[in-house]
Amino acid sequence: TLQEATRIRAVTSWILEAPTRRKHKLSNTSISYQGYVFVRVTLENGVEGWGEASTLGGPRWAEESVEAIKANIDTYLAPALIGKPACLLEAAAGEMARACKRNYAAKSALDTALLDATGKSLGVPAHVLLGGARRTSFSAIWALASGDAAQEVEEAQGMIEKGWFNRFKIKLGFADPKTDLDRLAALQKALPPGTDIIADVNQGWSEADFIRYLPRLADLGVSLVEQPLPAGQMAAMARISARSPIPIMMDEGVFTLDEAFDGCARGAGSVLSLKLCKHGGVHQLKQVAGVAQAAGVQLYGGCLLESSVGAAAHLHAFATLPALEWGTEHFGPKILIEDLCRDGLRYENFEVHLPEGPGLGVTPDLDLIDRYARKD
Ligand code: MUC
Ligand code: MG
Repeated sequence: TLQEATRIRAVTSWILEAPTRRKHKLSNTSISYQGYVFVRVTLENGVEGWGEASTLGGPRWAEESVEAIKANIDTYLAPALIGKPACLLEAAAGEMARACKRNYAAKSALDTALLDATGKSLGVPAHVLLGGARRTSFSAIWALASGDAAQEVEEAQGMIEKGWFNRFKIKLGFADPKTDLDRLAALQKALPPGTDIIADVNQGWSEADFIRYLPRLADLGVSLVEQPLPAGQMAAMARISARSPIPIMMDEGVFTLDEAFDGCARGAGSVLSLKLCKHGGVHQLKQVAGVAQAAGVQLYGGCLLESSVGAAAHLHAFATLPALEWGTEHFGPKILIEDLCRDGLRYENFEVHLPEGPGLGVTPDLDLIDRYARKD
């Protein structure tokens, strides 16, 4: 039977450190390489499935570090899955929830690997297992985060010339607001009129900062402000949302289904960023999307600079949603000096394309894994 054929025989995990093309700065961290944990599940039928957990600068964007992710996979999550059928994805998610609280990035890596392996076992793309794709390409957003206005302008223009990205997210909150906003103004002036610019503050401001700088953000034509306030400040997020002419997006404030319900019910934003590392798996991501939809909150395809493995997993889930009003920022494969799949995601006509082929439709390259694996 399918359940016997897809029993999980082994789980292997690696910590990878993949260099980025430039420094990527956020309100509380700056990175020059991406830390990932890659996992491979091997089934009784010999099929292998791959998944990826991404982090940003150690346990700083969220609480999970690559070391913690690998330890919790090897010690608690993998043993809970060994011998269970990969094809029963919901049951596997239940086993992981019982074995381990939170640890959503770690769980999503395994969840993705089971999805990939099941798709390959059945010869169907992952999206088919999630209800089937309603779209096969996504408007793509690139993040500018060097902190150097001239470099950011040049980088944005280069992305437009290549036909990869013509919408941009700028990171604020690591300099004082005035310096940040001068950088934003330089960018806005240099890019073609009407270029979509999103500002991500990564929890760097207070409510008072936001109130003070909102008129300037509005003057600069920013289309969306992402998580300006600390993640736990839902009431303050609701207050600024009510006063802001620019939509506010919830990011670090919404990991769980409960937080999604709370944030959406209180009006802590009118847009929500979906990420596997926050929700813990493809089905949980779809549940969070359903809560947002019920509240009239729009959806944004978030990322944590995943390589093509993690990015493909997101695209398969995003493809099945009734709506994804803001497109996606999955630019990770292009910020790495070397993507970790030779058949990585395709960027064309300012869109990122859903891979075809069974499972995730992308395959990590073992030589590249070996090259970037942390060797202790
Ligand atoms: C975040 O907070 O959105 C995603 C893109 C980026 O530049 O940083 C990440 C995390
Ligand atoms: Mg964000």
